[in-house]
Amino acid sequence: MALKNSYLIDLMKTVESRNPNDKQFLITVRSVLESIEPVVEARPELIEKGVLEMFVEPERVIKFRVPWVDDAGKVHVNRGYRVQSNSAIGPYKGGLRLHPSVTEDIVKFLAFEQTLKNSLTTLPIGGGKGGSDFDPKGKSDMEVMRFCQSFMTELYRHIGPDTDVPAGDIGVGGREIGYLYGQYKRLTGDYCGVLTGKGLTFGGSLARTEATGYGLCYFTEEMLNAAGKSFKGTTVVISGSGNVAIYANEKATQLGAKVVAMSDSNGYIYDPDGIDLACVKQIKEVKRGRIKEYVDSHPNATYTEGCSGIWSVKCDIALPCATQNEISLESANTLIANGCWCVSEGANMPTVMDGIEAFQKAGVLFGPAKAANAGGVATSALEMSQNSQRLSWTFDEVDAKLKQIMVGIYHNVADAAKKYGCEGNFEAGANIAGFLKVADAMLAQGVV
Ligand code: NDP
Ligand code: 2IT
Repeated sequence: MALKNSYLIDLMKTVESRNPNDKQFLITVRSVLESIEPVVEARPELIEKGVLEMFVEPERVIKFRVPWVDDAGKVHVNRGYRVQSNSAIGPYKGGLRLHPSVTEDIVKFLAFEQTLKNSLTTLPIGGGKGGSDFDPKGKSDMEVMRFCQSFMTELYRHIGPDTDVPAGDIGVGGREIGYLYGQYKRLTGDYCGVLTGKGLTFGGSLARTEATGYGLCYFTEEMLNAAGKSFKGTTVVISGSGNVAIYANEKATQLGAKVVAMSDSNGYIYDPDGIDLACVKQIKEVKRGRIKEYVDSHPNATYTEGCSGIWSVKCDIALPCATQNEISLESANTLIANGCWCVSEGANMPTVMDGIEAFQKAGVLFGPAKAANAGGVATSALEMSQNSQRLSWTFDEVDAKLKQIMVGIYHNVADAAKKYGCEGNFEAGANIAGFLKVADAMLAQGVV
């Protein structure tokens, strides 16, 4: 697809000249502008009132030094970021990523996507994202704590329960959120819901840990049901073995699927008997080990070095749950050739644009990230509600709300796609439905 509308072509040129080094951000903005072209043509006031120019420029990009001392006494300096993309429908909301690949480009692209994803949840949350190029792998708990304290010592002045509420993402789970929260409280003296994904003893929500993976399966099951199918009896491949992948496996299995492969950034395991999830949890959640350790206790399973090989494993349904661009065009074609008929994205932007087009051409049911993985942030918003009320809901209450939200997102996205002339294209539908709410809020609030 290429942009045809001359206003949008010029806008894209401006975004390119303003962000010449931000490859991933530019890919994302272009793809969203392509999807919303019919909306822009139907609603000229969006152009007249400058909504689109404001929409493609983050409200704020914060970049800071994060110095910390390792266990041997050596000083290290990382770079921290928080991109506050859009606050039209609520306080900025989105995760923090700790991974060596984090750059301003990556955080800007994730924050832009987050604005649309958060809009789809129907809850009052704007879009933001943050992180650092710090690598938590191989670091001691004390090193991670010192890093988190230093990171928060700068970040705290930019966030707050009604301003910006960070959470976890790659490399940030319960341990890191705990250290970040402790430092925020120490610096401000406020005991408030400034972060989500907190521990259950200090304001965390039940089911937040499971929410992204479970939500992915609730969305996917609804998409499958609408096509007369379901998870039951299917063979599933899930990339990654972190928070999203583990709970996607758990729910897909509960819904009757057999998950046969999982991965980490070094390689993938294949178990024809179905992955033993308790073992994966023990390796990844308890020991912080490597996925290859799985084969030590499972003689029928195999380990293959290199993570992209996982897409050559024959499956009905693929759930990419590791990172961006993990499904190349070549991997997409391999999945299609091996008979895969559904791909639903747990990670953010795991499929390259050509790959998405290949899936759509081949008639593969495709659940786009910003819709399919919105369950995590939706449950974060439910954690914010509980914190405001100073109450906590039961696991079943939160899980029921999550399910209702994910089913609603599917229908909202499918309806938007149909209304704007691209029935069945849930990627375009998600961009359109997410954008409409943000655009209406921006129009109402004027030039701000
Ligand atoms: P985790 O850190 O818990 O797990 C990440 C997993 O992906 C690990 O298995 C990791 O392997 C693998 N991985 C990370 N980077 C790469 C890479 N560059 N190449 C190959 N594999 C990689 O993160 P999450 O599970 O939380 O996040 C996974 C994805 O889901 C991300 O795209 C994130 O943005 C998205 N997401 C997360 C949400 C959440 O609530 N946590 C919500 C919505 C989306 P290794 O252990 O070797 O690093
Ligand atoms: O990408 C995402 O939606 C997340 N990492 C979750 C963000 C959140 O605020 O819970």
